[in-house]
Formats: sequence, structure tokens, C-alpha cells
Amino acid sequence: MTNIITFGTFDVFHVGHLHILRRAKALGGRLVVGVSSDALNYQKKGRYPIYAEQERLSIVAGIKYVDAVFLEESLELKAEYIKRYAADTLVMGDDWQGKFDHLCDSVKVVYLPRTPAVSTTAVIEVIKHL
Ligand code: C2G
Repeated sequence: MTNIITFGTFDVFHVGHLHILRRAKALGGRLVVGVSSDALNYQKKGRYPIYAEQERLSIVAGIKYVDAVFLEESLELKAEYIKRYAADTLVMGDDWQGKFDHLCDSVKVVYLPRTPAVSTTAVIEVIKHL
């Protein structure tokens, strides 16, 4: 059975997030999702997420394509997470194209096209202007 792993913040969960999880699951058997911690998000984006990590973990865990979730605490720990969850395929959106190619000795790395015209930033802008 294929073990697929993917990562993301999934803050203000939207249809782009749903689509990538659906397409990741469609590649094989079991889908495990690393959800970025609040601290990692602060490091990456210079702000804390809208939804706290426990809420984002619960939302992603509730998606029918997802078999298990865990907290992603560092971008540098991908190889360890891949080993821990015995993943054979790593899926990421193509905004990360090439960024994880160095892991190709331990997993098949697949970049899927992002869903166009939907983002958390766009959602925040719409709400700001209501
Ligand atoms: N995504 C997508 N289409 C969109 C928006 C996002 O396919 N319109 C995908 C991204 O490419 C990513 C996943 O949804 O694969 C999660 O996106 P984010 O929550 O923005 O995740 P990010 O902050 O990029 O964190 O270790 C990697 C990071 O944790 C990824």
C-alpha cells in the first residue's frame, strides 16, 4: 500500500486545500498530513495563523481523505517525518516546485498544480473589505 505524506498550514481552510488533499489521497492508500505549528508559521510568515494549531489539526483530521495528522514543527525535519510515517510519496503544491527534490532518495516527490485564484490572503482581503 502507498503511504502518502503532505504538509501545510491549512489556515482558514479553503477549497484549494481540499483539492490538494483529495488529489494526494487519490495517488494511493494512506494519507498522513503534517500541519505546521503556530511557531513554525511565525518563522515562515512573520505572523501567527488565524486559527491555532489545535483547531487546524482538528479541521484537517476531519477531512474524509485524511487518515492521520501530526504537528509539523520544523521545515528541516521532513526526512524524519517521512521515516516516522513510512511514507513512500511526498505530495506538495507546485508553489514548492523543486524545494523538496533532495528527498527523492527516500520518497517519490510529486508536485501538484495549485488550485488557481484561491488563497488565504485573498479570503482575508475579502473579509477586510466587507
Ligand atoms: N494549495 C493549493 N492550492 C491553493 C492553495 C494551497 O494546492 N490555491 C496547497 C499548497 O500548495 C500546499 C497545501 O495546499 O501544498 C497547503 O498550503 P498552505 O496551507 O499554504 O501551506 P504552506 O504554508 O505552503 O506550508 O512544509 C511545508 C509547509 O508546511 C507548507
